[in-house]
Amino acid sequence: MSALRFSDTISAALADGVLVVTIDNAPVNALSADVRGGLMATLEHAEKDGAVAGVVLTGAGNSFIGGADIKEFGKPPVEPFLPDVISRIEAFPKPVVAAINGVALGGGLEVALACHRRLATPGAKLGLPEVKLGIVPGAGGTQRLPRLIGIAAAIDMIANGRVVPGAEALKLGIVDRVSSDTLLADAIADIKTINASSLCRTGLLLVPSATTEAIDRAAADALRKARGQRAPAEAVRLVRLAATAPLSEGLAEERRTFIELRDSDEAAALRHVFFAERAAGKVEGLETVAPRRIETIGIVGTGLMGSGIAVSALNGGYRVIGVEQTIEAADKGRERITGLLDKAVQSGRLDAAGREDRLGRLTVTADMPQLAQADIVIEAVFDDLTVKTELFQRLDTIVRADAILATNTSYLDPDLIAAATQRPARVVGLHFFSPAHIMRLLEVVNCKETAPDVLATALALAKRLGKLPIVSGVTEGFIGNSIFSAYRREAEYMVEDGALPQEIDAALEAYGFPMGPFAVFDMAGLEIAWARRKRQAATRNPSERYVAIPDWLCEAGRFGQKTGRGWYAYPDGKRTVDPEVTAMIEAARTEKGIVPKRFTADEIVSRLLKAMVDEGDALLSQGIAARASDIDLVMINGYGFPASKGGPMFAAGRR
Ligand code: 3H9
Repeated sequence: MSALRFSDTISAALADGVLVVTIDNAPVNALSADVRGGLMATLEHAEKDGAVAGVVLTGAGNSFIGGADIKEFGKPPVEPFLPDVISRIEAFPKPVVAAINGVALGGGLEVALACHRRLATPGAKLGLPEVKLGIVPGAGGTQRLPRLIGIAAAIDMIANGRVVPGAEALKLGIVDRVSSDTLLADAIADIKTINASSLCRTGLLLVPSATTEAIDRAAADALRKARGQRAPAEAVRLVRLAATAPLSEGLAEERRTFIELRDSDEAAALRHVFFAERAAGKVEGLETVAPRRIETIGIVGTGLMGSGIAVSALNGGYRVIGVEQTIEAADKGRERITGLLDKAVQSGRLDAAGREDRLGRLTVTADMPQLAQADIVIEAVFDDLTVKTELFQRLDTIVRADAILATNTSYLDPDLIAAATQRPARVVGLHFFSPAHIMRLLEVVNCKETAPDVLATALALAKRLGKLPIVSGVTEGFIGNSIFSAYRREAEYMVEDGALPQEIDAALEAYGFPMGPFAVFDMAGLEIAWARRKRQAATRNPSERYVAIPDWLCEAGRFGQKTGRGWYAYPDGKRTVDPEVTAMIEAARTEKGIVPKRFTADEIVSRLLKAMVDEGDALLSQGIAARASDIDLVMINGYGFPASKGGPMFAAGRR
């Protein structure tokens, strides 16, 4: 093979009359201007060179092509544009075969769709996930994919951003052949079998016929999940268009929609979230610290939180030892964990073999000394300082000297828990969110004495559990609950100042939260915060503004949804405005001599955003949060802040 280079990122070699072109643009071979230019130059060369019978496109490393270069969005466009590169591939007079050796996403799959034949490894991942970035495919995906797999299946993939492995791609008809160890050789051999005078050009294929029911069902399903976001709805419209409009018209409409959405606030916010997620969990100075090996995870407490953590750990492939105080409680804990696995089987997320495999790695016992085998023990017991410090002192005598102790506390000071042990450097906070097997967010609390290798281990563990780890310093409530408290406080101030709970909830729900704050308080229950306020009453600063309405609600037995009454009433479970609460609010205003003012929805949102941002700024200046984007991710993934607004810090910056 003689090597040729067409740009910094594109090289090629002639093998047996076939030009094998490698895209090498680490980390994911994104379609930067250099890649696009290099591909054009390669095609130019391949067309002219009589020694080239056909072209095989493949990627260096583990990726085929990860998509358009997202970093280029928002900058002036540079030629050649991707749709032009793709049209050139589709119209190419010699066979072009895609050898898909890893991820083929977004523009990466669009390149492959324009090739005349596609081979993929079984582990390759193919998809058009653009809607997750608030956009639609912009280089033919909505027009070519339906021509290969039909309208309904294309809606399912594009409007949901669903990514499929190589084997499923074969079944769907996206690829022609799955090939593992001999991918390149197979692709080269295939070129020889293709008749250059009858190349299969995807854009010229007729869209397979389908029943309207199947199409409508796929569309309705995707739109329900999209909850009002624009990109999935536009994706559905564009895929439907493929059935009725000629290719050129479909492509033009797709491109127009892509550009409009790419420049929208929603897409900017989702791009921010994408890069925020990649930055999260990166800690300066920790790059060279190796995480310790974890095989066995101990979990003390197998209630709601502990059983969720156990399922998450089993899903991550770990051995799990759950510990309870009595044999009866251990039996209940095992039942709870088994119940969660059963639910996963019923919903199709897990198969029977997977369930058996997980149960084979699970022990639930009342015999705490079994935790001597654990590499890390996570406590998920009642959130009380005495209970937790006594437990940690006991664990300290049981677990190996190098084992890590992790607390799942949400409000207590983990430094105090760590100080009660002989191993404060091996203590870390792991604040899971409930239900712990579902929620992605995990606050990793870097305590005063936590050793770097312990923090690195906690982050590696979080990754293997499929979580989004955000490092927080120690402060009451860590990042999430600190901001949520500020949000709660401001929402209560606003109620005293003149806005009713239902007005505040409506404004936040229109903004994109699944539920407004008062509906959330009622769902979570009002009594825990009440108990905390009573504990703090003696030390509260008397000059600080204090809203008594939540105390009055609790004194009236209104603890939220569980008692059928809270900020709202819940006759038949339905959230309803309760005149009794409105009267309480009016009484509170009168008592303080407040003349209520009216708030617009925008004023409500602005004031709550400002409260969150002020608290966020304080956390940044105290070094509790490392970066503003971490705060955004916590609020999006733990507290329902709409991802399409990018999180409070980003949203406030855009306003
Ligand atoms: C598109 O294609 C539009 C077209 O339809 C139309 C165009 C006209 N660009 O996630 P990782 C970086 S839209 C730039 O940790 P993994 C990422 O920031 C695009 N950079 O790795 C990170 O950088 P750093 C459609 C990108 O192995 C590094 O790569 N495509 C891009 O867990 C590693 O990322 C998508 O939506 C990109 N496209 O997962 C795919 N992708 O190291 C988006 C990644 O500096 N990407 N980076 O932090 C992904 O889903 C995952 O990154 C992937 C790898 C599965 C590829």
